[in-house]
Amino acid sequence: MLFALTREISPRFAECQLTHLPRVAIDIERARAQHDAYEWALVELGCTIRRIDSAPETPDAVFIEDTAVVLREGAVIARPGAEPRRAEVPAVAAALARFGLPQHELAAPATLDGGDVLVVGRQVFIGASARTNVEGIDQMRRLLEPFGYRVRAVPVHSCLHLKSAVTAVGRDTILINRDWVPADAFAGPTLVDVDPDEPHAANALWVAGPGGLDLRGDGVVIYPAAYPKTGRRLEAHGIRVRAVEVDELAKAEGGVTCCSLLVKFGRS
Ligand code: CIR
Repeated sequence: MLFALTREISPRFAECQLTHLPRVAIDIERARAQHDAYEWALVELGCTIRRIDSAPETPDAVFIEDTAVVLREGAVIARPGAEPRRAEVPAVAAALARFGLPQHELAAPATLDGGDVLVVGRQVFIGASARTNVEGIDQMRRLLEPFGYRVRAVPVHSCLHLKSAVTAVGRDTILINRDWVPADAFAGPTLVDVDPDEPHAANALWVAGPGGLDLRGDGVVIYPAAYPKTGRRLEAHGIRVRAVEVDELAKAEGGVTCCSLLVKFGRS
């Protein structure tokens, strides 16, 4: 059983945090339509959607990934690096609690955004970014290593989160922009490079099967239609791509991983 926890777009989405992009007008209705279509793509791949309400006080709430890290063993409730985003956390913790997973909250002075956490098998790569500090990485290490995970800190620069620069696109394959993150930190998996014309193209959401239309059971990547050259590179590696339009969400520095938290039960 695969659930995708998502969050409604706030009426004050246009007041989102911005770090690397200039503020431009956001068409909130278009953003909502793109978010709906993103959820439908997840449904096609076998996910059951659980959507949490949002609120004016939480402009960035749609980017739910940053508020928690969900593993099979339980959920880590994050402490986002941008102070105004901490108001998003309690509703997500409550929603995750309804799945009955054990929960652990990171404690101050730790800061960590879920967008900085990339899990590949039993390896957990954590971006040392402007949002995630050393204490956040240390608390994750102390929590996860007893479960057999190996936690590694990875420096990131020129982008918001680790997963702006590198994401999993298969069980043992990652998509990377080597200009923003050191490739030698990821020894082991096959690396697929973003097309040089598409530096923002490394954020892909791998939905592992079986389920829905994913009849072969080896997963499909939900991927922004805005990066066709990198999309073709993924397909050339045998990776199935489900394109979605997310350019309105991208104006708020959001990608495809950040709009859901996947919660898996059973063998899928
Ligand atoms: C922020 O700056 O926090 C939001 N405007 C964007 C967060 C995107 N999160 C993600 O990619 N994991």
